[in-house]
Amino acid sequence: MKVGITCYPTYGGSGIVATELGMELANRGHHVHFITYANPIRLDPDIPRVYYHEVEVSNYPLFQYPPYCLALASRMAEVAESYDLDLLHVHYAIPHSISAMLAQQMLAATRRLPFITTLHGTDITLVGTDASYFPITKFSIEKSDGISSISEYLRKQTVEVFGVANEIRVIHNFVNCDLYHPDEAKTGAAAYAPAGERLLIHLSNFRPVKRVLDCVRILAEVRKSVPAHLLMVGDGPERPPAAHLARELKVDRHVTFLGKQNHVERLIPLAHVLLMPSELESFGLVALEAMACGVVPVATRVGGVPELITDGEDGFLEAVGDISAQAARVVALLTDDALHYRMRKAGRWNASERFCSEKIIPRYEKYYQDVLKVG
Ligand code: GMT
Repeated sequence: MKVGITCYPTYGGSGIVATELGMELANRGHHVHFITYANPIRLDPDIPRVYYHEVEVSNYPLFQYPPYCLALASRMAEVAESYDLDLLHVHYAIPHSISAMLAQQMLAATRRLPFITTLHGTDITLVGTDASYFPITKFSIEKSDGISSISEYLRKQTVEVFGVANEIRVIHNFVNCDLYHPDEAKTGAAAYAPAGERLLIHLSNFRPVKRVLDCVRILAEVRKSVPAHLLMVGDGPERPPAAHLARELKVDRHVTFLGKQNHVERLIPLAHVLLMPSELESFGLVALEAMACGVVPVATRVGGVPELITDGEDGFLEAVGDISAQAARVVALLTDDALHYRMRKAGRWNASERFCSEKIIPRYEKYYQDVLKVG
């Protein structure tokens, strides 16, 4: 098939899922055209059958806000026509879904161009519910030829909030278990924990919803009984406050801020525990990546996370903001080798049996076929 993929290329889990999906599809013989405003960060340019089409948005002085949505629609239509695309697959409803709908209408006289919208979370739970975007988000969902959501939680939320009647197919996020795998020796960990401290890791875009400061508080609590070091991967608005809090709690020497990293599959396996104290996650992709790497997640019981993590089996789930409960789970994992071994094995098993690429990608392929058949 020839598929056009649009996502936010440089920011957030939806862009990562879209990029990984594109690469997996290309490896399975499909032709994948990324139509985005920048090269997706995790995109491997060496993969055959992957193409990149940049969306350029001219900023005429008259425009207070450059009309990206329109530039994207034009580029989608152009690429679809030139490369004879079978369908468009957009990730994150706003504004990608509307652009896809416009591209579809632009080409309607000459060809059918169906589009699938994958909902990722904040496009429904946050941005989509904002009064200025609600009607257009609902409209774009109703006009999509196929809709998928990355968890059952998000499917229910979408039906509840938008009252849409269309089928929403749940296709959970996935992980490449060959690329994301455990590193039992953890030799690279010494660079961050020279005295053999246990490594905790947090990865996110450091937005308030991730409760990044909780990671620092958990570390300070854990360090009262176990020598531990925290790796903070990513960047965003909560990074300076997190660094400030680390100084205030006198744990700044035990926290390393690494900024944005391209090869997280090399960093995650170095850690023992992943901290994901989020206020909300529709899925929690990073927890899946950690489980595939044999790193046990200590997370919050929110959104779609319980669809991924079974509390007490392959990770721990605690209440949002309950620092002492989350810290106690971390301490248990760092001091009880048998517990850590059992849970990391269970996590790897869960990741590879339920969420590996080989299991999930065919579900997208099937959805593409179903949507193409309807026409
Ligand atoms: O919250 C983020 O990191 C960004 C956001 C996005 O849409 O890019 O992530 C959402 O999509 C991820 C990939 O499907 C999910 O793993 C996250 O749980 C989800 N975030 C929220 O629901 C807050």
